[in-house]
Formats: sequence, structure tokens, C-alpha cells
Amino acid sequence: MALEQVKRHIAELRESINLHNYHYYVLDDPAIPDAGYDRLMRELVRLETAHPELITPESPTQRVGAQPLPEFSDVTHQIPMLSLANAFTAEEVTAFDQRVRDRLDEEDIVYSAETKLDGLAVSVMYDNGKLLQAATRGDGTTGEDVTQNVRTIPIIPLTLIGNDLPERLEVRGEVYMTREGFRKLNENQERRNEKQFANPRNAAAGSLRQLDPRITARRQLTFFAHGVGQYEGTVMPESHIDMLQQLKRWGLPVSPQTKQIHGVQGCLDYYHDIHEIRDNLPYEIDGVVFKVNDFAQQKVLGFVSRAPRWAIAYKFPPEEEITKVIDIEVQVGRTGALTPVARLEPVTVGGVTVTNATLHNEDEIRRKEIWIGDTVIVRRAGDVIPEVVCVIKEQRTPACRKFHMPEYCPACGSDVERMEGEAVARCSGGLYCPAQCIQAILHFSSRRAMNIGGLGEKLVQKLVEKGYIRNVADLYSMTEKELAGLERMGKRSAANLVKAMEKSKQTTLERFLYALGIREVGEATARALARHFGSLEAIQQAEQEQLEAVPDIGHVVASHITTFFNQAHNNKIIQHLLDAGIFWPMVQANQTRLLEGKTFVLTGTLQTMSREEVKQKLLTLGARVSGSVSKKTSFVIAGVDPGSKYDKAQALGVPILDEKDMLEMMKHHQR
Ligand code: JCF
Repeated sequence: MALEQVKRHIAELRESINLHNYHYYVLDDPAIPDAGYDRLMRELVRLETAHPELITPESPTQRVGAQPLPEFSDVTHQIPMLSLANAFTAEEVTAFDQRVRDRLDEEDIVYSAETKLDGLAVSVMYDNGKLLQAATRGDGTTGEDVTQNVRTIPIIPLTLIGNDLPERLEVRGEVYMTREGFRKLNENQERRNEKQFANPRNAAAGSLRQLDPRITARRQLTFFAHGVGQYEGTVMPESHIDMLQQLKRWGLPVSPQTKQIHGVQGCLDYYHDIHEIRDNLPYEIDGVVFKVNDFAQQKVLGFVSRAPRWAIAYKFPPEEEITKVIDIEVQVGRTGALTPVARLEPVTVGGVTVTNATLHNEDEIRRKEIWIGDTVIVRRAGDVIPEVVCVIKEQRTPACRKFHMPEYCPACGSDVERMEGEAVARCSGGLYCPAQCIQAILHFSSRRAMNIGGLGEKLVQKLVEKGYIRNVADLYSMTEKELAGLERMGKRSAANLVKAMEKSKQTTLERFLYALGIREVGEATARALARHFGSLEAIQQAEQEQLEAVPDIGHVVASHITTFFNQAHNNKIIQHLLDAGIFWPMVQANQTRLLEGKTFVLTGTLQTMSREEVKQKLLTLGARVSGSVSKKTSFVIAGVDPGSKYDKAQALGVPILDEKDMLEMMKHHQR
């Protein structure tokens, strides 16, 4: 190829890849499949390897991370990077709006509203559409040059898109880490015995401020643009929202939560709406930001000290607080798992009083070095159980002491065991252990299982302690009279409870399976089992291999299921429950299970599929696959050069299928 032609081809590839990046990252709407993208990228790498002199810093291949730096150099922000004034109450937002209206002498103010990301403010400078320099906010006037690091963030374009690009454009925004990226990073850190990051913000900051850009490249950082600093050679739109639209057209990511609203009521409604969806966002936010939308109005309002008068951050109540660990207790769960729980001095976190925090397991306590009496930071995000983030070691006193896992179950005194390689310690008491028994009953009756309303923890505790019930089957033999005889149980509540139990008897197979509390069988697995097998009997009788043929059921879960159904007492309890009148509509088993009850034996070499594939397929269709031929064998499938199994099948009169017959049979049964 002539050099001119190579150049043109490289330019086309780069443009095409940039456009696909834009569709993928910014529009969140990929325009080609991954394989097609990979092909373009490989082709570009191939051409650039053959012609290294044609590599430019803006090429999409140049993101992997440059050489480490000795230190960051300083960058002066020509226009200072401001911070935002904060509001924590509706009154403070109302006062902000009042000030704006007074100063502008306008009644109805149009605001732009956006989420406030918990990340790191950065400035990215583009020179004729090419990424020139990136800097942290620093103190607002001087930041650090993190150009090489920012270049590794895939969502940030190295080249802007369009033919109306400004000569200079300073984009400002927030570099952050998604919850997923944060989780993965901490998992990796743990595996390598390196320090954990306390939250996504710290993780993002630590990742961006790496002297070695190759490390930054491995940390899943991302970015939203929320403003413009300097610009030259373009006319900016007249409002904040229109400006964000312009940035998006040039290829920069902007938050999809950005919205135009009216007046203080619009602000309060927006705050409320975002608060509701907060936990569903893939990243953490610590509030919302309101900005006067019109740039002319912004200019009139101007600044006070370091913050604009035209914007305010309305923060959510803090999700982290400082408190003390009064004690560490151990809770026994449904499966016997012992979970250490910190009893805390009550503290309000995110607007809710927190008195306990889960400590997960012994290793976690050791890793975080949490002692009884320690001063700690607790965190409560959304509706998840509060956690201890870290200890404030400086505040540890001589009265503080270490925690040790008890050797005997606090609920029943059975031995506590901890399996090799497992983080969790367990009570070995099984259903003899009242704590496990109570938890099993509570799980059984919970809303998404059998849904017996009115059967709370206190009541179940009492019923078990008094010896009225020992397992879930006993529940249904409780009478209204017996229940009404309990202290603090009125006639009405007893009647209601019996009614609720009666109502719960009509259920579905998947709910019932979930209610049984088989280890690692959650709702999704219960549903998969019900759909695949269609009947309880089929599941009770299923063998390990047949269970593993169900999508998403692996070896471990399958063995939990067989272990459960191999316990005679479990099957007895199930029988009691069915006798008590629990029933569900018949489930239409997968159409594909039409080989149920048939046993196959494979022999010889198959041409179109590997033996393992055929086996999997047969298992999915509900069949069993055996290694030897007997009178019970339904069919032998014979490939090329069959072995002695073929002769044995002939001798026993077992039907023999060749590969074509087999494929025909499978096709038939798939319909
Ligand atoms: O999301 C943010 N953390 C965020 C910070 C969003 C904004 O619109 C901001 C900001 C800091 C300063 N705007 C300014 C002016």
C-alpha cells in the first residue's frame, strides 16, 4: 500500500473508532457489535505498528498509559475552579431562591438541576478538538497536571466530534468511579493484600492521582462534564442546559439526570425524585445541584468569595457518622452462620438512627482491626445494613479490647465450626439450635416466601421457646385457641394470623421452594428449578448432574439441593406441609424436558457434537446419562467405532440410535 493510502486508511479508522466510542460511552447506544469494534481496533494497531511514525497522541490506540512521572507539575487555572455553596434543608434552598429572585428582581426563575457526583473535579483542555491538558481542581487556582492519567479514562474523548469545534475549550466535570468499579477494585486490592478504599470517592481520587498512568488505566474511572471554563473561537449557547447539550454534541458525556425546572418548588421536587432513585444509580451521589439556567442572569448574580451566587448544592444527609462500639455480639442466622454485630452508641446516619452495624465475619473484624470500645466511622447507604467503615485508631483507649469468636453457639451451645477456606463460622446444631429454627421459620413465612402476615420475630421466638413449634410444619397445626392463649396476643390477632396462614397455603412451587430455605437457593434459583423441573417430586429426585444442567445452577448449589433432599427429616417436614393443605398450580415444565425419565448411554465417536455437548443437551432435556448399559437403559447412542456397549445393547434388546436419529430426536423435542 502506498503511504498516502495508509494515511487515509488510518484516518478513516480513527474517525470510525471515535464515533463508535461516542455511541458506546456517551450515547450509551453502541452502533456496532463488540467484535466489529475489535476488528477496527486491531486493524488500526496493525497499521500503526507497521508505520510507527504515523502514531499521534490522539489515536484511540494511545490510551494504555504512558511512562510513570517523578511528580505532577502544577497547572494554573486561568479561570478559577469554584466550589459550591451547600444547603442541607429545604429552608436553605428556599432562602437561596429568595436571594436570587431579589437580586434579579424576577419572580419565576428557571434553574437547571443535576445530580451531585461524589468524585473529583477536573478540568480538561481541548485545542482544536484535541485533548491538550487535564488538571485536578487543587485549591481552585492551582491544580496538578494529570493529563496522562485522564487520557486513560475511556469515556473522555481524545478528539472531539464535529466540524464546528472551538479553537480552545476547557471542559470541567467530575471524575468518579461507579459502584461496580469500586467493588471490583476493592476485591482486587483484597486479593493482593493491599489497602481497601473506604468509598468510591477516595478510590477515584487515589486512582487519578497516580504517578504511574498504567495503574490509572486499570481503575475503572469515568466522567461527567458539568461546565465550561475558558473557550475561544466559538459562540456559547445562552443557557447552562443548552451548553451541556452542545458539549454532548461535541462528544462529551453529560449526566442524563440533568433537567430544566422552575422555581423553588421545582428544586424541592427534583431533590425528592432523585433521593428516591438514588440507590438505583450506578454511582454514588451526595446531593443535587441547582444552577440559574440563564447565563445573562448568572453574570448579574456574580460571585461571593469562592462560590457562585447562581448555584447551590443541596446535599443529602451524611451517610457516614462517628460513633462508639459498645459491644460486639454474635447472631445466629438461618443456616447457622455466626455473624458478629457491633452494638453502637445510637447515632443518626442519613436521617435514620443506627444502633447496630454488621461486621460480616471474623476476618473482616481483624482486617479492619475493630475492637470493643473503639470509636468508628459507620456508614449507612440506602436500605442496606449499616457497616463500620474504619476505626479511628487515635481514639482507642486502654479499656478497649479485642473480640474473639465464641467456641460454642450462643443460642444452643453446640460447637462452632469454621471450614477450611471459608470466612464464615457456623453453629453445628442445625434445627436443634433455636436461633436457626426461629430464623428458618421467619424466612419461611416472609413476604416473598409463604407470605404469612403478622408472624413477627417476637412471636416466633415465643412459640419456639415455649415449645409450641419446632419446625415450619408445626406452624399449620397451631389453632386459634392456642394462639389466643399466648400473652399479649388478642383474639383478633390470633384470628387474623390463622386466616393469614390459611391464605398462605395457596402458593406457587417457586415460592414454596424458596421458603424451604435450602442453602444458596434464592428466589431466582427457586424459579429456575420450578420452571425446569415442573414438579416438586422431580426436584426431590433429581441427581446432581440433572440439577447442574439447569441454567445458572453450579456444582455447589446443586450439592446443597441434593444434600437438603437427602435428609429424611426434611422430606418428612415437606410431607407434613403438603398434608396441611399447601398447594400450588401445576407448573408447565420446560417444553424441552420431554426426555424426562429416559436413560441414555453414549458410545463411539460422534461427528457433529462432542460427547460432552450431547450429554449436556440430554441432561437439559431431562434425560439421565449413564456410563453403562443395563436393562433400564432407554437408548444407546452409537457413533463411529462403537465399543462393547453396542454389543451389550444388542444383546439386551435396547434400542440403538445413530447420530442422525439422535439429532432428529433432539430437534423434535425442542419444539
Ligand atoms: O457533580 C458535581 N460534583 C458538581 C460539582 C456539579 C456541578 O455542576 C458543579 C460542581 C462544582 C462547581 N458546578 C460547579 C460550578
